[in-house]
Amino acid sequence: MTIDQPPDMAARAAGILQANDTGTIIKAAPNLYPHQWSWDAAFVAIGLAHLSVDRAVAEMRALFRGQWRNGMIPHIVYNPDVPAEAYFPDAARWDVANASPDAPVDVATSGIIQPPVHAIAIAAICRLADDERARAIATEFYGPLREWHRYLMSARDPEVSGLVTIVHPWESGMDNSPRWDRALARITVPDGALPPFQRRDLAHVADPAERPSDADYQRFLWLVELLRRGGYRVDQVYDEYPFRMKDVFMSALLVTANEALLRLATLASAELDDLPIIESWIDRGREGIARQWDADRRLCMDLDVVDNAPVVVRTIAAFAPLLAGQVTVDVRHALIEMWRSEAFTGHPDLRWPLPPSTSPLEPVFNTRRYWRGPVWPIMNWLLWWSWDRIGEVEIAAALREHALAQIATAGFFEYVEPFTGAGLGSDGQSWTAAAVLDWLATG
Ligand code: 9WN
Repeated sequence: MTIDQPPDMAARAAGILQANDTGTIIKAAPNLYPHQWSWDAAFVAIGLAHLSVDRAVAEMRALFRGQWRNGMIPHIVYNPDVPAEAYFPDAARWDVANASPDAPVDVATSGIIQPPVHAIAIAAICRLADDERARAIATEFYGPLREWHRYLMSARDPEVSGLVTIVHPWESGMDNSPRWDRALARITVPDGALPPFQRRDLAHVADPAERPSDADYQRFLWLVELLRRGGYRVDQVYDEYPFRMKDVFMSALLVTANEALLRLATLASAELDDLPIIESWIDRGREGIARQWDADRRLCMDLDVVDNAPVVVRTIAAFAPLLAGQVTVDVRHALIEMWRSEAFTGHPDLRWPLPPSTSPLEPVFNTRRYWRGPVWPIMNWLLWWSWDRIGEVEIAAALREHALAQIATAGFFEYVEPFTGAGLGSDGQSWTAAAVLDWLATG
C-alpha cells in the first residue's frame, strides 16, 4: 500500500529540527519543552543522522555530558540559555548538585531517568557512518552506555528480576498513563510539605485538558521532593519509597538496547569479558518480560512492587514483548490479534488505524488527555521499527504509511486526537520530525 506523501515532508521535518536547534542541543519542542530530554534526544539523533552523522553524534554527546557518576542518564539536561521560568520543574527544583555527589557539577540536570533508547540510537547512527567513523562513534559511546545499562540493571533492579523499577511516572516517558493511576492514588501529599510552585506547561497548550491534572501534578512534585531528600539514591531509599513500578515497556526497551550494546561492544573492540555480562542482562530481561505475560488475559503487565500487584490496563505498553524483539508463536499471535482488534488499531472510530496510547475500550480512555488516548507519532515509529524487526513487515508497512499520512494531515504535533485527527500538545515537536526523516529514508 502506498499513500502519496506531500513532497515537502522531508524539508518540513528538517526545518523543524533546524528551528529547534540552539546550536548546542535540539530542544524537544519550541516552547513547551525548551531543554534536552533523554529519550527525545536519542530519537532525534536517529532522524538527524540522515541529515548529518556529525550533528547526530553531537546531540548524543551533549546528552551524555549530563551523565551522572553512578551511570545514570538524567531525563532532562537543562539548556543554560533559557530562563528558569521557561519550564517547570526548573533545574533549581531538582537541586541535584547539592543533593547528590553523583550529579555532574558543570551541567544542570534532573534527578530521574527515561527509557534507555540511547544504545539503539548510537547503533543506528553507526549504520549511517562509514566503517572508520562507526568504530570511532562506538568507541566513544560504548563505555558510557555500558555504565548507564549497568545502573539500570543494578540500582533499578535490586530484585534481580530483569525488570526496571521506575520511581516516578515521568521516568516511564508516559507521564500521565493510566498505568500509574492506582499507584499514584495511594500517594497523599502532606499538607504544607510541598514547596510552592507554578506550572508552566498549561501556558503552551490550547486546552488544559490535554495535560495532566493539578492533583496528579502535586503528586509528581511530591515524589520529586522525596527523591531530593533522599539524595536521588534510589538504592538507599528503595524499601520505603511509595512509588515503585516494574515498567515492562522500559524493561523491554532495555533488552533491545542491550542487544544494540552488544553490537557496539564488538565494533568498539571492547573487553571480551563484557560480552557474557551483557548477554546475561539480555537473558534476564527477556525472562522478566516473559513472567509479566498473562496468557489468559493475553496481556503484558507492569508490576506494582509496593503491593506486588499486576497493572491490568490496556495501553501501548502491553506490546512490551514486541519491543523486546523476540516472541514465541503464541505471544506473536496474541500481539497481532490485540493490535488489529477494536482495542487498538481496529477500533471503528479511528481516523487512521494507528494505536491510541490507551485503548479506546478502557473506561479511562480520553481522546485528548496526555497518554490516556491520543496517538503519539514517535510511538508509531517505535512500534513500526519493532514489528519490522520481528518480521511482521506488512503490519510495519501499513503502520508507516498511515503514520506518515497522519502527520501530513495533522502537522508535526506531539500527539494526535485519535478520532478527529487534530494535532494536540506541542506543534513542531522534534521527535515527530525525526520519525518522519527516518521513515522517508527507509521506506
Ligand atoms: C516531563 C519531552 C517529554 C517526553 C515525555 C513526555 C513529556 C514531560 C512533561 O515531554 O514529559 O518529562 O512535561 O510532560 O511525556 O515522554 O520525553 O518531549
